[in-house]
This record gives sequence, C-alpha cells and structure tokens, in this order.
Amino acid sequence: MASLLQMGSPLIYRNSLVKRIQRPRSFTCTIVAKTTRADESPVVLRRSANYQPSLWDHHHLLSVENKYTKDESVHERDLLKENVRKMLNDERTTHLEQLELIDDLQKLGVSYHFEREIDNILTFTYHKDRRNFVEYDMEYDLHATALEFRLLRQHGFNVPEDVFDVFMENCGKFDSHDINGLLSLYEASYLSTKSDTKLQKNVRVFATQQLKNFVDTHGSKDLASCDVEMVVQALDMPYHWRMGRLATRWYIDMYGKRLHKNPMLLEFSKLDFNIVQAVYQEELKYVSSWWRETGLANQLHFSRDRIVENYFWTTGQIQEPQFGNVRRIITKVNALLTTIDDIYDIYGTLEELQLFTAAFENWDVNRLDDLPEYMRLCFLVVYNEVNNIGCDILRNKDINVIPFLKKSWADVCKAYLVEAMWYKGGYKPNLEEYMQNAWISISSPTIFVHFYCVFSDQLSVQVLETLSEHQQNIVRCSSSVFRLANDLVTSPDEMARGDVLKSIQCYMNETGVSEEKARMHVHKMINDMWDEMNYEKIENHSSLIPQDFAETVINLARMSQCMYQYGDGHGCPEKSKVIDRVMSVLFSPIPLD
Ligand code: 0FV
Ligand code: MN
Ligand code: MN
Ligand code: MN
Ligand code: MN
Repeated sequence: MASLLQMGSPLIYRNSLVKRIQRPRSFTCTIVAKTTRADESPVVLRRSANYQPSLWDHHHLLSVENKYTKDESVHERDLLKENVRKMLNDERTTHLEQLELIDDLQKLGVSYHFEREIDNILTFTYHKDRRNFVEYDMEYDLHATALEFRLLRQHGFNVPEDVFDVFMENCGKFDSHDINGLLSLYEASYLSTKSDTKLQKNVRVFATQQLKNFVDTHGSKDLASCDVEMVVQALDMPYHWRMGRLATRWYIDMYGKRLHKNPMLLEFSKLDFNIVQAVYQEELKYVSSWWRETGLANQLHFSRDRIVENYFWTTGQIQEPQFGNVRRIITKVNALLTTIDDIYDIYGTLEELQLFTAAFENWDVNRLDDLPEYMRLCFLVVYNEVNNIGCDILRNKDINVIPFLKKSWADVCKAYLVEAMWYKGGYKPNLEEYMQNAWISISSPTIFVHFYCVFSDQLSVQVLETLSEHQQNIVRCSSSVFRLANDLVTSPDEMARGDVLKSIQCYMNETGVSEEKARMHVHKMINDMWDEMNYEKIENHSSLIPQDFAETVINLARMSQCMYQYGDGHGCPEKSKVIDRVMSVLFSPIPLD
C-alpha cells in the first residue's frame, strides 16, 4: 500500500492527529543526574532511552467524528450480509467455488459473520474427504488441493501433508506458469506442524523459489499486474502470519482490482471495515482518556507514552467488534507493562527494582510507602486495575481471579529483574538460559492471563492454573515469537544503551558466529515456533485451551511480527511503517463507491 502519510491526504493527518516529531533522536543513551528528593544523597545517575513523545494528539483523537457509527450504515451492512449468506448456502456452487468464497470472506475480514456456515462446510469437507479422497478429482489441481488443505488446517482439522506428494514427485516438470497454484501451495506450506517432515523443508522451499523466479522475470516489466502484486505481498509475509486487519485492508483493494469479483461482496466488506473502524475509534478515545487520567506518562518522563500503539496491538489480538471490553482492558495492561518495562530497563537502580519486585510479590497496598516515590503511582494503578478486573469477573463469572492476575504481575517483574541483575552483574547467559526467562520478560504471558479471564465466557480453573504456572506450550511459543521478533529490531539500541545480551548476542557469544548468522538462526527459531504453535492448534487435541482463545494467542505472534517487521513499531513508531499501519486500521476509512 502506498504510504498514507506520503499521500498526504487523510483528513486526520492534515488536522495533525499525528504530531510532528518534536525532537531528533540522534543518540540512544543519556545519563541524567537526578535525585529523588532534596535530602537524599548521593546523586544517582539515571538513564534515558530518548524515546520520542507520543505521535498522536489526545485532543484531536477525541474530536474524530465517524459517520459509520450511525444506525443506517449498520442496517445497510446487515442487508448485504444476508445476501452473502445466501451465496454461502447456494447449492449450485461447486466445491472449489465454495472454498474460494470462504477464503475471500476470511481475507475480506467478514467471515466472523458466518462462523456457523463456514464451520459446517469445512466439517462436511473434512469428513467427506476422509471417506473418499479422490472424489473431487482435486489431487490433479494444485490450487484446489492447497486451498482446501490450508482452510481445513486453519480451522483445526488435521489433513495430512501427503496430499502434496503427487505434485512434489513431479516438481521437475512443474508448470511454473501456474502462479495461482504455486501461491496457494506457498501459503499452505505455512500451516506446517512440527510433525510434518516435508512441508517446511521441501514444499515451502520449492514454492518460495518458484515465486521468487516469477517476480524476477515478471516483476520489472509488469508491475501493474495483480499476480505480481500478490506474489510480492506473499513473499513479504505469508498470509498465515499476517495481522488480520492489515491483511484485510490490503485484500479489499486487491479484490476490487480483480476481473472476477462480486461487487456486492466488495461493497459489504468495505462497509463492514469502516463500521468496525468506527467501533475501534470509540474504544481508543476511552483508553486514551484513561491513560491521561492515570498521570503516568506525565510523571515518568523516561517511559514510552504509547497509548495508540498499545491499543493497536489489541486489534491484532482480537479484531471482532463485539470484543471492545477485552481490547479496552488489554490496552491498559499493555500500557502498564510498557511503563514498568522501562522502569526496569532504563531508569531504576538495582536496589529500587528489588523493592518494586517485592511490592508485586507482596501485593500489599499498606506498604506503598516502602517504595521509592516515583514507583508508587505506577504500582497503585496496576493494583487498582487488577482489582477492577477481578471485581467485574467475580460479579459476572463468579470466580475470584485476582490471585492469578497478581501472580502474573509478580512473575513478569521477577523476569524483568533477572535481566536487570544479569546486565548489572555482567553475566552472559547462553541462548537457552536466556530464552527460558525471555519468553516471560517479553510480558505476553501476563497479557494472556488477563486476556483469558476477560475473554472466555466459561473460565476453567485448570486452564487458569496451567497459564499461571507457565505450562501452556502455545503461550510459550507465541511469546517466543514475540520475544525473538522484538530482539531482531530492538537489540541494537538496547546493546548501545546497555542491557542484558539478547537472543542474537547470546547466540553469537555462545557459538562465535557472525551477527548475520545469528540473525538467521533467530529467524529459523521463529519458523520452528510457528510449527509448534500450529501443532498445538491442529494436532494437540488433549490441550485444555479453547480453540477461540488459542487463536488469540497465535494472533499476538502475528501482531508482533507486524509491529517489528520494519523497525521498532512500538518504541520508535516514527522510524517504522507502523504509523501508516495505524492510520489504515484505525483512522482512514475505505472510500465507498
Ligand atoms: C517491548 O519493548 C515492550 F514494550 C514490551 C515487552 C511491553 C509491552 C507489551 C505489549 C504492548 C504487547 P522492549 O523492546 O523494551 O522489550 P524488552 O523485553 O526487550 O525490554
Ligand atoms: Mn525494554
Ligand atoms: Mn525489558
Ligand atoms: Mn506465572
Ligand atoms: Mn527489546
């Protein structure tokens, strides 16, 4: 997508919702001499990471008006929705047409309206195929086979990887003009699990190479072609790894350019996107006001003031409009984690950090004054938010989750402290030792405990306990992807300012390889984590984790790859593509015809 900022046209930008960057960010570490109180000596040297102020203006945000909040839009959307439902139920469509429609609905971001219908079709497909696989003659059509494979696995059905054997055996005389088939094969290969032996190693490598060859031969002379655009987009990031709303925003444009399209479906998707965006805007106004009222950004000048980015993360984790309550609460959790992470990584002395960690472990508001002054407000805001969440859940779901919530804060603080101690003591962990702590210090396990409590209608104490004891493999894998994606982009600044060795540096230190090799190793680890996450979703039927929650866990891995794809979108959004991404998901409506 062209840069929205370069296009210069969104009204919101002209109204300077995005503030001008006020200070150049030319160095990464400042030592600031400061004492907390006049009577306190000696002088403590404080650091700063020179994080830029928020790019987003709170008052402009509050003044954003959106016509898609009106009842008429929703009414019009709902009429179109029933027409689309008829298409899904139309018995005259072929099996392949049905699968393609489901794929379009997912990519256009509207499949959440038809979950039951889609589930019925795929369940039927799965059982029919298992009875008689050749019935559809699909094994001779690469696109159809790969699409069916991907859709079934996306929905948790375990189709064997062997369905591609017939193609791979013949790949020497492969029809390299079948770009649609290759593209489907490439996307399907990302649904691989750790028990597959061919998908990642053979199929993905083959499909990727073929697609690269295609771009090399057609890319320059034929830039306008939809095929080239689709292949470039897929190579940039496979569909299975993409953040939902951004994939949708891109696909709506792409679908619009297609020769064979359904204008009604296109209209419906655009309208729905804009309606969902309007819902997001109201939630953002709420969390932005909450954040100002906490006073934390004002008080802790060294920490990242990132309420819009913190909210944006949640739209990647759970996109459906009806989950506003989850997004509001998780945004608060994100904002508090970001602030506390900066206290540990930048500002606090080791002694203070030990007191701070103890405060979270003791969870005793009566001992607030034991803390250094600058930590008290932050602790109290967390304490109050956790009690608020716990109170709502006790009222609505009749279970006291506060012990689990508070433990998750103590655990993340302990993991932050381990890193601070390693750094300050000059200790260099090996990669495995680092990762055991780092998948917790990235803070997503804390997010997931809160997420599960707020999101799930029926809370299981067993799930809460396994989450709380860090025994859920899918959480470990998603958090590891988040950690590794973060390290790939934030570690240069972190090393420059002084921090524990991150994954890349641990591996370099341990094996003596170059940074380039270490980065390749980290990319390989991300791939393997994905295979394990897919396994949990597709093959581990004894998992206690409900499928819909599992999907939101995987979504955080997707979102982290979105935030860190082109730089540190969370800490330094001004230097990444994240401003454009936030604009297109949260602020720029799609023009309707
Ligand atoms: C990442 O930044 C960050 F902000 C985290 C882990 C807290 C908030 C999480 C969400 C908004 C989802 P940074 O690179 O400073 O993290 P580390 O762990 O490397 O200090
Ligand atoms: Mn940090
Ligand atoms: Mn940290
Ligand atoms: Mn825990
Ligand atoms: Mn980092």
